[in-house]
Amino acid sequence: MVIGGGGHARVCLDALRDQGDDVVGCVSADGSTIDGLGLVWLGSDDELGDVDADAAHVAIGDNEARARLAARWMATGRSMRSAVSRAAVVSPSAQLGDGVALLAGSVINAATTVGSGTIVNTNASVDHDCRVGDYVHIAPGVAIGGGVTIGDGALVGLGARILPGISVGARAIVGAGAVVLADVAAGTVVVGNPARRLR
Ligand code: JB3
Repeated sequence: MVIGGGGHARVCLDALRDQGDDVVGCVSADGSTIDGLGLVWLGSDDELGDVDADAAHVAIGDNEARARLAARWMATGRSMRSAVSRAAVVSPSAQLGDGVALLAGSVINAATTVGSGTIVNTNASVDHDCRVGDYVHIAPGVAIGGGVTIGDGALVGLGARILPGISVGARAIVGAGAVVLADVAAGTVVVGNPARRLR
């Protein structure tokens, strides 16, 4: 099943079905579901323990919410399911955590590690020897050079570029379209070209 019933869940549903998964429905906070795509609402988070499903994919774009819901689901003793589009390209030497979303056109190159619950969104590329943490979101169209480190919970915004060898700290935010030439400290927000600290 899918946890979340919004825009991101729509995209992940396609990837789950690509894998041949039988998706029984979704659990969302507000009763939202994926209209028109044949997914029924199974209840709210309080019903998680009662849902008849072997595994869940947490399909919520917000990093903190995704991590929180994943922990809650795993506390029911069941596993996290990844959603990997048939149009994603993943090197045989890449290592993937549980519950990742690798969406259409994403590329994970050689010897790169992607942590649990991380999203590599449409047409985003993560090149060789990168270390991407848990519950990170790499937004559509991002390009990440070789040997980059991205800390847990970081957000790399739409179309950003990160040069080879850079480190982006945990929970940092890289603004849309930024070009990152220097390391980004944990918890900071950087924007622009070249990327500068906003707060
Ligand atoms: O930019 C792109 C390509 N995708 C965005 C994605 C990464 O993030 C997308 O455009 C959206 O901006 C966003 O997608 P998401 O997370 O699906 O957002 P939204 O469409 O607002 O839907 C949020 C869903 O998460 C709703 O179904 C909520 O009910 C659900 N949700 C939020 N908090 C929750 C909770 N569901 C559960 N079960 N529990 C929660 O605490």
